[in-house]
Amino acid sequence: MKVITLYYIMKNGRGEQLETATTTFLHGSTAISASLQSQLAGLHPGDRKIIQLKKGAEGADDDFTFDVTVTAIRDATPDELRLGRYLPPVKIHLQSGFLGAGKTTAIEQACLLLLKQNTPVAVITNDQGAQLVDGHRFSHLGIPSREVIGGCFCCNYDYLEENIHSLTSTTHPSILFAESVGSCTDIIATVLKPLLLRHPEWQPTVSIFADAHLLDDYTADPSIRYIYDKQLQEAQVLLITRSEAFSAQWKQQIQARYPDKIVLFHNSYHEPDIQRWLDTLAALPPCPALPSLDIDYEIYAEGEARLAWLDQEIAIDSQQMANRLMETIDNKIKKENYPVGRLKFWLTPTTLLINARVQTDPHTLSQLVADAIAETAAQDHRPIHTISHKAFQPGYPRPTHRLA
Ligand SMILES: Nc1nc2c(ncn2[C@@H]2O[C@H](COP(=O)(O)OP(=O)(O)OP(=O)(O)O)[C@@H](O)[C@H]2O)c(=O)[nH]1
Ligand SMILES: [Mg+2]
Repeated sequence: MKVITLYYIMKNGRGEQLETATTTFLHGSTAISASLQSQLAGLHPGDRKIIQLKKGAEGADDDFTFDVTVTAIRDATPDELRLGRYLPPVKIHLQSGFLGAGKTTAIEQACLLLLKQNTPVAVITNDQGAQLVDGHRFSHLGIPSREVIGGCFCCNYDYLEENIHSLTSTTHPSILFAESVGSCTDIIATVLKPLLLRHPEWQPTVSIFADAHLLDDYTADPSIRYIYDKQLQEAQVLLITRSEAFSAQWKQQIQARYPDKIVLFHNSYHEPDIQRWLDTLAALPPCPALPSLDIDYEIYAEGEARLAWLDQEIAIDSQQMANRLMETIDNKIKKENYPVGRLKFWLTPTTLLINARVQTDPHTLSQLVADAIAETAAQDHRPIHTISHKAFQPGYPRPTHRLA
């Protein structure tokens, strides 16, 4: 069985041109009328033929003429044979941007909107740690998802590609979002270009998210700011979140600061903004020749090493106690006034998963959480048991591929 791609010009009985389009279908499927398909028999790539659909045939309300050029023919894949339809290649949209910039929220809202529009989606989340709140968010929503854990996409490129194949072969998404860890940069050279080289049909794009309040905030460590600035440089589409309260003049200045980028002032909780982002991605040229970053890996590694990662799962069956504990951890982090402090929780009836990414060292962060647990346990006169705990600093980034 073959999959056929053709270009056609459709005219009505009066010779008026109604449509020009390229379409791809599995031969024998119901995607194209049976009588049209029978007239295409024997054609090869490059062949051109005028075919007719007579008024009354297959519900046609006029005589139609199709000037058809066959552009490609290939064997159907086993999945296409099994499902009885053409499966278009997935489109891959990469999301990057600093910790807490709004990547997951945008992906979540985009997935919900696309599912409403009957577009199948899938998501890959990524982190240096092993237990991800973000991953839980998608599985909880029933959105097909996978996790690339234990390091950024760049250093786990093969694992990323394996997960893309796993999702495309099982759930057949039309669009796949891949969110890279918030401390990662250089994804054009280490992820986008290898994807483009190996799978141009996936047409990968890069969106960078940035919190409006951080664009001109230079209080973070210079090596962390270096990562942040490098992330912004990589944007094909730059989404500025939480910018609702900023003036039109400020927005114009930001737009002017990034003349080569598509800048969207974006609120993920506003559906038209999500649609505008999706439309922007759909309209991007298929193989953008984006420049790889000029980047100093020593500074990049130093910036990542300034951050402490903590993943801790605890057994807790009281919602009230869990709420108090979350609040205590949050307050302690705020009190220390760390320049970077990102805190996420995933609460189930019996467990609480804590993901904390903070500009401090792993020991201090572990102690802070341990103190919060001890305080909460003492207040309620009930012990709180840790199921798993891991605190560390990200290692030196060593990408699997790097294409200059
Ligand atoms: N006002 C506003 N808040 C947002 C927007 N997007 C995300 N948020 C909020 O910002 C916080 C962080 O959002 P996430 O989507 O988890 O950010 P992230 O970039 O995925 O974070 P990490 O994965 O930890 O790096 C959440 O509290 C969101 O509700 C937005 O467009 N506008
Ligand atoms: Mg996220």
